[in-house]
Amino acid sequence: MIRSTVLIIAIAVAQGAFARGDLPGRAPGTLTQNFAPSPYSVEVTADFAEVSNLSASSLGLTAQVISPIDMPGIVLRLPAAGVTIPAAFPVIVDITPPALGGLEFEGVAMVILDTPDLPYSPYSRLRLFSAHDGGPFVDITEEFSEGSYRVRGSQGEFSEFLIVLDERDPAAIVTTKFARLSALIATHTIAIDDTVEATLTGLLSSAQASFTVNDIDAAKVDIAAFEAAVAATTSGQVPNLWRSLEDVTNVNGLLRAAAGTLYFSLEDARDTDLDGLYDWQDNCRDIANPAQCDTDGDGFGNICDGDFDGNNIINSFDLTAMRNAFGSAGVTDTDLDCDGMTNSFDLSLFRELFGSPPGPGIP
Ligand SMILES: [Ca+2]
Ligand SMILES: [Ca+2]
Ligand SMILES: [Ca+2]
Ligand SMILES: [Ca+2]
Repeated sequence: MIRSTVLIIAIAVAQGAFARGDLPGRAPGTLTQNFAPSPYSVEVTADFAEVSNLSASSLGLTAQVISPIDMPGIVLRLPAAGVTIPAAFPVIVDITPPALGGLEFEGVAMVILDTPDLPYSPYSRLRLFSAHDGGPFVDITEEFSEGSYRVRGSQGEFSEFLIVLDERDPAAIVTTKFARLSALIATHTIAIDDTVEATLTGLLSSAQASFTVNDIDAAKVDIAAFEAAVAATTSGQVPNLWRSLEDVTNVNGLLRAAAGTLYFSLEDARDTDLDGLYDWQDNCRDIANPAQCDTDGDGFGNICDGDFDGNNIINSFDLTAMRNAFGSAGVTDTDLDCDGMTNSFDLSLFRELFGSPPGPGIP
């Protein structure tokens, strides 16, 4: 449904006594604008911890449908394979603050796109990408949530924003994001205080080592600590200012945004039972079942689905069905390990499941 064909501008700038910045006059601020580039619609929010001179004119926010002429050029700036622009939302959002508009912020700027044109699913591969100064588009997603499709990412600088479908392997995406963070530290090594840099490099190596051995939780702890360590620095240790003249580099914001999106992607790369299928694609999340055999087609693999009558609980009725099928051949619902026979191996698996609902797995 199209909300409106009229441009609606809503400005909500928070002012107050909460400024924590290095310079006076900065405060938290948020600006939301609604766009309806026919037949699509999107609400765009820019959110700052420390900003000054924030207004619709100083932010320079626009959203438009990508024209057939521009499309090939934009596609060339996406990763070479696995990333596409959804046909249901070929919209590009641009934030180009006018050089003389006076906008200044410290640390990260959060950008949130909310559109009713894309469906939400917890397993969605839709992501927020951004590009600076006509460069390549990279994933900056930190969160997406229910409702209409809502996605959030951080930036240390502004640019173009796109929602894309990213079907690349999550482990490869994580590896790319580790590399991006390392490269950022290397590029800005002169600007970063030596002690801070040693801390950050240590946390990054530790997170990478944890990821290599599939310890997603430990990697997330290190990346959260990395973000917090950068956030705790002074502007003398890590430059943290962005201003519309673009004569300084907001290293603080760049590092935190890159850490935030790495943190997000680590969850996508979690494979709890180590069977080669990520949690978000595994029909039995906690039991290894690489073949994903699911004879009743309910989304729960046989190996965690002892619920033969489909009443969502594995109980004595299911046990009766198991007994009746015991000893029979065929890959059937009661053949939990899908080896073509309902036998004592399946019964012992069934025992583990008794009293629980089927799953967990993708519903
Ligand atoms: Ca798995
Ligand atoms: Ca599994
Ligand atoms: Ca099933
Ligand atoms: Ca069996």
